[in-house]
Amino acid sequence: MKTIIFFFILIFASFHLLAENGHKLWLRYKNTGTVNVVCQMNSATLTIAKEELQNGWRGKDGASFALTVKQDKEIKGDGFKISKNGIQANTELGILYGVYEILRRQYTGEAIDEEICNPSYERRILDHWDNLNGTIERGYAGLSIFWRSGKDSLVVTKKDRELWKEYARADASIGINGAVLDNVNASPLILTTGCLNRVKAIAEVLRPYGIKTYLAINFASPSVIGGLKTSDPFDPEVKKWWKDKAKEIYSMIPDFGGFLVKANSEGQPGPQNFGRTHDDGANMIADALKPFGGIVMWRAFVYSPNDKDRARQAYNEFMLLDGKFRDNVIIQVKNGPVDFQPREPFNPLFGAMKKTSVMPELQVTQEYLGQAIHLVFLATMWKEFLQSDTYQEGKGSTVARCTDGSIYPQKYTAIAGVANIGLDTNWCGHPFAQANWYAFGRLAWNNNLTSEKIADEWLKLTFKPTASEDKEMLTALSVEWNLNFLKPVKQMMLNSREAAVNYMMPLGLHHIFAANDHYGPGPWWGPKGVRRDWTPPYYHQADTNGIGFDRTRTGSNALSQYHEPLASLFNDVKTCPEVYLLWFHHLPWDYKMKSERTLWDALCYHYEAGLQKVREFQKVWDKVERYVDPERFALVQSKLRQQCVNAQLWKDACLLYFQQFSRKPIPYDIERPVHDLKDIIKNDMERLRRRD
Ligand code: BDP
Repeated sequence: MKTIIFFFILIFASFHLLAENGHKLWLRYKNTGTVNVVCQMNSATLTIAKEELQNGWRGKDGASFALTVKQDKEIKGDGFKISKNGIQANTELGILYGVYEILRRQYTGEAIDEEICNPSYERRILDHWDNLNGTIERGYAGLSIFWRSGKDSLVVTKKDRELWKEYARADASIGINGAVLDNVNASPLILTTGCLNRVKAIAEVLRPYGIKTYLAINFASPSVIGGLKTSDPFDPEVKKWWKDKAKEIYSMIPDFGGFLVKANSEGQPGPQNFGRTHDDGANMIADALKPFGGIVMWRAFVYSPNDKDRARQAYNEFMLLDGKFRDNVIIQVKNGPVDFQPREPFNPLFGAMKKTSVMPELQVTQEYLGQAIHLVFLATMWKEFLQSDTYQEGKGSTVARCTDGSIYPQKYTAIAGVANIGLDTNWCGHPFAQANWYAFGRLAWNNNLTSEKIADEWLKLTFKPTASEDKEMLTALSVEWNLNFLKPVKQMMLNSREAAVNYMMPLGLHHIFAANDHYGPGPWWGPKGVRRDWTPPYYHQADTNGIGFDRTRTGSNALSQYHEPLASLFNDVKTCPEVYLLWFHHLPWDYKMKSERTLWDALCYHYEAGLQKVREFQKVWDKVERYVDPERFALVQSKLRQQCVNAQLWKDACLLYFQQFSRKPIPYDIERPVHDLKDIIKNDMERLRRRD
């Protein structure tokens, strides 16, 4: 009887879920007791640390907890040492990070034993692709939190400051310590005094949370806003212009981080416009920032229309320059050699540039992964990348170790993620997209964390009911919640990226997206007069003989950029991992896969598996309804429906399009397409016309 009553209490208790709009992110902290914080020092950062502890404390009621800033060689940078009784760190920021760690553990039920936590990368930066008119390039969560249009666009309001503070707090809680405030396709106007005043105001709000501000700059700024005749990096007046600009910025923002530069890429100006090279340009700007401790993050995302293989180009241009950059230049390299695709092998520049600091650039915003509609947890993709073995210094030279200072003594170590944040109430558009912001920060702090651990933490912090004050009830609920919510939803997150790869571009296919918006399928798109390397047929190369991009020794030979044994492994179709098969090989439709299936059949089964997974996700989510507040539940449910419609479209479009070349039936045990290819293409063309 007792158990039955208890069971009923449980059911009713779990229905009492307060509506949540997602604005609080993973910071739904609420204390269950008091704590006596002992701290000898005072500062803005330490005040935040104390308040956070008091507001969120779930440890022993009335406990004493010490915050101590004291040098310890074992602790690196803004790392910290935690124990049951307190936190020790070299810096005040280290204390704040330690506080967030303690609170996280109290909420997730992780043990708090004596432990030192050091960051993997010194600079953990979010790149905001925010335009000065408030729009965001590849942003799917509303307008910019930093910029807006209109005549009062540069006026800083109380509301602005409040939002920036919330943003800074969220970043700090996961260890992010830098923000690039504007788009890499940068407006020269960002360096005008009006904009810099706003940057100063943002920097003031971000500073106590340990976040440095950086700016993406336009290489032609001296001529566009400085009134000079040229922006040639060898011109003495240009050099002086940058020096003066740096001085001006540092007089306003003493802890300014530095510049991010997209040069000679996709139409952006750069040193090559003046017959100079990337190092000439980067070093000139680095010299201007050097006296103030600033850095230049110079992007390696370059490709010209003339090369026969876009995937080779960053390596070709940048390897020649290894060792020629100033020590305050970091080359920022996208994870893959093409462009943030659902799956790419790692960019071969990682580990290969041995005399230059190199930092990975990841894309948190889901430009190529279903935007704010698809549920795709990116930690698994980033782990796959970070754990890739480059073999540059023998086995075990993973990308993570090649970039975090474990192998090469880089002067600076850093990692960047393109932000997915906007003015939407829940910041990221999709409630689960918040998990990607969270995962980026956590992996930047500790690149050894597993995707599972990150998903586990995030789900507990974001969804676990905290309302009941009754301890016994909460514990009982917790057991049920772990089993019925945490377990299935975590598994869904962990499967979600592979599902997306399957219904979008399995087996190494890449960049077959609909033109411009990169959301739906568009393998057919390739009008005359458009750069070939901007069209899907350039990447899939499908014809009646087969499909795939031949990057082998007899093809473009891009795989020679990988260190042995990788180059040979990729070159031999028998040893090339099947997930990269069509990235490196052009193969006949009846090529026999490891499963004994033909390539065509395997492709069909992958698309089908992707779609079926999303249908399964819908069921998983519907089943957890009683554990989620109605607002977030309904939003995710509706987004999963849209994801399903889109996954079906991907499968039908790609299979029916490629079938024109394979001339083989879709295996009969697979569900039939529900769209006609000609309608799909017609709709796509109409979409493009509407846009023009
Ligand atoms: C591509 C985006 C484009 C960016 C570019 C970049 O489509 O909007 O400007 O990358 O990273 O993925 O510079």
